[in-house]
Amino acid sequence: MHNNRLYCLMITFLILLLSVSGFQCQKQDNMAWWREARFGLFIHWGLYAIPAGEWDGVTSYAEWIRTNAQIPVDEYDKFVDQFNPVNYDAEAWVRMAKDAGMKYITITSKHHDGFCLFDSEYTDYDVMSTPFKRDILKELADACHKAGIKICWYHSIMDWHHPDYLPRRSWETNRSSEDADLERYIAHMKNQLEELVTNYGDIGVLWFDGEWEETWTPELGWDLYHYLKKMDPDLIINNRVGKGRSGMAGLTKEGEYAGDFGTPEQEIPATGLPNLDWETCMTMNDHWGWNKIDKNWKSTEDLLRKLADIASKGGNFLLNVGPKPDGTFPQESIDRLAAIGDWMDVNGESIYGTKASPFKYLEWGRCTQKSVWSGTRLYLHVFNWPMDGKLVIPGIYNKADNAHLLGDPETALDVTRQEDALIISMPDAALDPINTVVVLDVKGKPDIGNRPDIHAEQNLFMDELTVEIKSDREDIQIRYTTDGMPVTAKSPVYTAPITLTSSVKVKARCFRDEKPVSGTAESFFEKVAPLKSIQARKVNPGIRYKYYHGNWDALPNFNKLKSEKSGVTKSITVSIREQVDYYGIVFEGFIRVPTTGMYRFYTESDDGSCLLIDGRHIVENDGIHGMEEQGGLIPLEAGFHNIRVEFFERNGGDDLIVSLKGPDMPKQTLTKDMLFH
Ligand code: H79
Repeated sequence: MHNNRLYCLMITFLILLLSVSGFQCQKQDNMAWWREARFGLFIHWGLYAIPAGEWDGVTSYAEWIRTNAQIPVDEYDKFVDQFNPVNYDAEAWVRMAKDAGMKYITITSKHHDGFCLFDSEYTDYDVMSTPFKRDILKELADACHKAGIKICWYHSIMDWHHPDYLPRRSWETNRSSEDADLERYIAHMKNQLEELVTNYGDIGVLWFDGEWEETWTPELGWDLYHYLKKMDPDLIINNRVGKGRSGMAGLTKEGEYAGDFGTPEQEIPATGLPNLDWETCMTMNDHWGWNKIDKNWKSTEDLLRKLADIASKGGNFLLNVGPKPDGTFPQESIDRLAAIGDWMDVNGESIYGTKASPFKYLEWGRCTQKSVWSGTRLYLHVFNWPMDGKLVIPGIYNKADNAHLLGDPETALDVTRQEDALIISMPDAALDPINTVVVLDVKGKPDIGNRPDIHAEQNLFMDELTVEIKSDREDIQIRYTTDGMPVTAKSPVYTAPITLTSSVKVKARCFRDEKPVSGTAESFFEKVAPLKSIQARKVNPGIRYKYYHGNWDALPNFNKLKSEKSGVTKSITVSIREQVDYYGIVFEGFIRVPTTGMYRFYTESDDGSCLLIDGRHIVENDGIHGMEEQGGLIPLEAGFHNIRVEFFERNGGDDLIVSLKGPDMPKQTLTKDMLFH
């Protein structure tokens, strides 16, 4: 009796403990389903599907047609009366996504043109004003919920239709902005977002876009982010809600920016990033919205390998379809989704809920992984089948348990060790020529022969420099040298950061039981003398500028051009410009730095810029891009130095911010009291 009661008590306690910890996990991790999902469908659909990419004989447009073809708003609005997708079948769309192995759908509730695919109380510029008169998003959300697919909204912050949105397009001179009020627009957008978050059941993601315009600020981003999270703490919100997105690569810049995941667009980051969630969005051909002549479809092979590539780097894949005006998907999209589905039926396990590859590079394909009771399950995505029947997994120190093809679990594959490699004996032919997945179970956490990381704040230094060496592997010693000699079992063991006082090459390597278990990492650190300051006798506050007009793809040779005007400005700013597009500015003068030491200069610009100190190129940030920051390091003696900043803007947003970080000086925008001429 006594024992039984104790037993009951213990069970009750255990259940309590489990439910409490389970509850906490759920609360903390609203991203869990998204990380498990890995694969979603993007849908770009709206009025722009009707012209199908063609205006005035030009056929290269899609969802940007209103702005790119400069269609007057009244003219564009005529599509409202023509929008009648009689073949729209939400359940068929969801079935195609689900059969392709996708776990979520992100559809344009509103694109930049401002037209809403849902029934909104706050505008007539919505689907209820069309002959179709059906809430497209409601039908899709219901079908998704029924099928266990998460429904997500793409919502554009930029709006070319709402009278209160600012700025107007530069070509749109007949739409007055006199009574426009951006605050009112934001209130309107928030109202619509409340509809979208509360009227359609459970919503997965809010995917913002069009945030790059100069009217949208980091503060507005945070405000919108908190507004939505308050409404639904489980919502996942992309980084385009704020200003943290860095160029098309779309990952979030360093610093405090709103948003839960990065959004590379039409590209896959070269390497994954630890502790960062991201999702690559990509078109199947060359347009997001329906374009009737675009036949540049990516092959199924290409799409499936991109999916494996993205998963191997720890990201999600959001693959786009641009439906036609009748409500059907283009046949080429249907075909590709079906083919992807065939592969996912067999191999989905190697994608869902996996983590990034522990390997830096595999010449035959990619790797994803999952933790399992017995250790680690590696999914080896074989793109290039080994001619000699031997798949080499290089630099792996785990003990192998067993291996088989994911598509043929019954047939065990032979695994042997050859020094630091495991060799899997493969069947003669690939099960799937696009990507045959091999499952390799190994004991313990991945123990891969990656070189240790040699890390210092910078590679140049003046007095001394602290260098750290790290490896995330267990049960190893790092040995190192600073005299250029090879690292051996006799080299000193790294135990604490090392301090350099002269130029040296640091080499480091992992050892276990006195045997090397990784390649050797190398880094050169250079001790440098500061650039002598300039004896500037008579200086005045402010910096000289020359201002130019022109249409360039990259910084021109300004010295050969004739400037429109020149003068002196207190600070480095684009506000001296005379037009917002097609111009360039060169700033030149002196900068005074307070102490001798290492300085890092930065330019953040849209479009290109560069920065020179005492005639040396320090920051290279050229080319056409959105606000993008680059930096460069230089040792300077206290006092005056020559500074030259070149900048150009083609069209779209434009800005230039120059900042500086020095010894005892946090990163800051160049201030008036630093600049002279
Ligand atoms: O909805 C699709 C496109 O219509 C939309 N995003 C995808 C998901 C899109 N809008 N603009 N673009 C794509 C290209 C715009 C690029 C630029 Fe920029 C905006 C260049 C400069 C400002 C991106 C942001 C690159 C730099 C900053």
